[in-house]
Amino acid sequence: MNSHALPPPRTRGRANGPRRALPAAVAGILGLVATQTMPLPADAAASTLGAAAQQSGRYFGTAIAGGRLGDSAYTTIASREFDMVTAENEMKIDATEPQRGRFVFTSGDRIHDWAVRNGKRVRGHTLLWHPGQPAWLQSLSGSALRQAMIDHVNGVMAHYKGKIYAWDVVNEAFADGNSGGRRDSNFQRTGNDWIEVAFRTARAADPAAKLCYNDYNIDNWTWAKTQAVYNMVRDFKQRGVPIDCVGLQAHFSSGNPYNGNFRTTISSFAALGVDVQITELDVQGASPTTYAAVTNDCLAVPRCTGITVWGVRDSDSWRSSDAPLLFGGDGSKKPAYTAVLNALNAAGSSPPRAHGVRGAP
Ligand code: 9MR
Repeated sequence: MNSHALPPPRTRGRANGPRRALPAAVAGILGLVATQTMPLPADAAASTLGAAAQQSGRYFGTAIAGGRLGDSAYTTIASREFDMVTAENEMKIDATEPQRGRFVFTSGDRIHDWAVRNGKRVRGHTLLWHPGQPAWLQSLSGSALRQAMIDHVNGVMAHYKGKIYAWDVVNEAFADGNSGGRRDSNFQRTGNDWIEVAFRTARAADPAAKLCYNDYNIDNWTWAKTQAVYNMVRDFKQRGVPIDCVGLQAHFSSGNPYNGNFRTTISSFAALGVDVQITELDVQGASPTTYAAVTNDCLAVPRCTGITVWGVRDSDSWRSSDAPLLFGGDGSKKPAYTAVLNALNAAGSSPPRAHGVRGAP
């Protein structure tokens, strides 16, 4: 059910056309311009993140903030480098349904339109999330709240029907720490089945969209929260609750440092029969080594279908003082950028499903 389009065939060197024997003098003259006429290597490196990821059938995306679309330095980088877009805030509940039943898509559409105009796909973020609830939603409980949740999923998904690659249907529903359980919230208090009801509602609303559960601090395989989400996904798959993907936000910092078992986390979720997407990647300090490791971990697992960084330049980040992204505030490519690009290019052109065995843990 992986419906994303295969990447276009790679461009081969111009000199793959007919070759004829040339008189020595002509050949000598042509030798002067040999650098222009030599065949390009069959696996010439791609020069942008999106193109490099496409070589293996994956995407490389970014969060886009609607308020920055008027900044041409920002849009130049975003449109050049990325082939998937997530609205950073504009498709959240407070933006899309500020009053009950009054849906507003102006800001979300602006980002969606920008993405499509620039040849990018869109991840939908997010349908049900405990923060950022408008007052009307916070005031509800019980069956009235449950109905409002269902109506919200239906209202937003109907508007974007057929236009979203994957939706974060439910975001951050599990508790931090060692409890291994759900987070308390008004949504949770409507009953433990709220997540599966959301996914079933979402499947009916837009059967073409991949449906993801998305969370932070589920990157480290040994953490209780990771295991709790894993158990939910396994349970959903066993009982036929429609779930297609897990989003690992991958906000790495001193509180959630990158761990080499990240690849085990990705491959373990994938083994349940879901795609895995790295959905909000940023790394405190932007270590090139860590960025390369994260990229290689995704590349090693066939069902890891793409990576999204949570912003374009450090100055665009929700935690800009950590300088966690791939571009400096001046738009320059940081060492982490080069590390990611090189890792993507090194993976070559084999599609995701064809090279999974190589790096599987
Ligand atoms: O980056 C987002 C920031 O601009 C918002 O103020 C904040 C609250 O809506 O959400 C941030 O994005 C979060 C994402 O939606 C879910 N995972 C954590 C992200 C960082 O806080």
